[in-house]
Amino acid sequence: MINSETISAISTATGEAGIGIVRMSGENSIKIANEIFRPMGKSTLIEAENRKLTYGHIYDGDKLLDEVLIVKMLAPKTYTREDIVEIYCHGGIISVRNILKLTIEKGARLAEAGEFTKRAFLNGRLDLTQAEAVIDLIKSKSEVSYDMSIKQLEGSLSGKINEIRNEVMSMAALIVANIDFPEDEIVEATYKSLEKDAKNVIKSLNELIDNSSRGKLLRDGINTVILGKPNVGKSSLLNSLLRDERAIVTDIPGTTRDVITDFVNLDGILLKITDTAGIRETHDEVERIGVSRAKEAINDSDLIIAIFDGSKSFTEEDREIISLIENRKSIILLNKADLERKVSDSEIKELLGDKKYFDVSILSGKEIKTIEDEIKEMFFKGEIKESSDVYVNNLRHITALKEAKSAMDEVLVDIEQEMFLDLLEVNLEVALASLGEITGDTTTEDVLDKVFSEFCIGK
Ligand SMILES: Nc1nc2c(ncn2[C@@H]2O[C@H](COP(=O)(O)OP(=O)(O)OP(=O)(O)O)[C@@H](O)[C@H]2O)c(=O)[nH]1
Ligand SMILES: [Mg+2]
Repeated sequence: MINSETISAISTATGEAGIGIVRMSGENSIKIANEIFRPMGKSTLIEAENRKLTYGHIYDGDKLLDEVLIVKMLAPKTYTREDIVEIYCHGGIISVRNILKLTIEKGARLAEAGEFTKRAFLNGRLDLTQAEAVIDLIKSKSEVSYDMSIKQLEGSLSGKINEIRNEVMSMAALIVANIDFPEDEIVEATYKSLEKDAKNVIKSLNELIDNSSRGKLLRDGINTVILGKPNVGKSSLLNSLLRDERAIVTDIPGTTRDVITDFVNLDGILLKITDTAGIRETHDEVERIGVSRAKEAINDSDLIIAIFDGSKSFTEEDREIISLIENRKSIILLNKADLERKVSDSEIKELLGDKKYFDVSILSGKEIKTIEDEIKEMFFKGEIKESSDVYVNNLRHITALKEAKSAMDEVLVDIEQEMFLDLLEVNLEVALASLGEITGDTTTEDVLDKVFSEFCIGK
């Protein structure tokens, strides 16, 4: 075992609940738990059977803290591959905290975020992509991202990466054999077969990189920003999509002053929607900041829904909106179709050019489904659910894949130019190291710290 310090944490969410769980991992966990636990039956925790619940009480000296169930799980068949004790006490804030505090007083240390899973990784129970899948699973807000995490946890991504790594390793082995035994004159054939192998590896890497942008959208959600001048119905659209009165809607222009963000689950796909302050020139300081935040929100959006009010003449602000969405994925809505239209077809043409737009009445709610379908169609063309592909959705993985790919591109160029074999080997090593970073075989301490810092405490 790499780490012998015993760590302790509350593993359940804080708040009122039936039960709460305090968890310890490390070589002293059973000893510590035994000191604070008094069983109802005869056998102490030390004598208790492995992985069987025991009923009893937690005492701080003579002070009764709670009535609990407790279980010990002996290494190595545990989540961390260390001895683990879990104490199931009453939920709420006080009981779990008191028990946690007591375990610390008895010698455990407060676990850092993700430290249980980090130990599982360091002790070889999970590779790094699987550890990352655990946090994705906990954080997932849609069925699709949940499904992806489960697959990754099962090892689908590391399986694929290891396949590619093995191919690169075979190439390296062939090269080393040729460097070591040059007199065998296999060099001629070697370049041909290396070229084929390199092309195969590049093809596999490209496939993973190509679907990564979709993988990231599936995991993090489609970052959608609603844009328009004041009073066109932006907040009304947010509320309709959320089926909730999330944002204040009034007929006073400038109602929304700040960005409001919430999530919608669109048949398993996550939409992260941001409602913004109406874009206009204003002397109101608060509104001005809101407008500049609205413009900033555009920068990291995947999709913009631009709304125009068809019941009023277009203005300079509308033209600004159009220029803001230039070159971006967008859906254009001409709202308030229930009112008399004040803009002529030629005015629409002048503003929107040949861009596709939808005549809608957000107030009536009739076209919400059309808007949702358009979003799904734009991003997934209806093909995600049945897809069994491995999706790369993590920026760390995508970066490493791109590094591996550019190293392999260089390898291929060198092969085609029949460069010295030693030279090829250098870039093959770079590719291997990049791939190893994904699964955690060649990861630095900094990277690990960053990965696990995104976890919650107690996992
Ligand atoms: N008739 C009609 N009124 C609508 C429609 N959609 C929104 N409205 C009304 O337009 C007014 C402004 O709606 P909001 O959703 O607050 O507009 P907004 O774009 O968020 O406005 P700001 O926050 O001020 O930028 C409200 O009175 C809405 O009820 C529609 O389809 N038809
Ligand atoms: Mg608003």
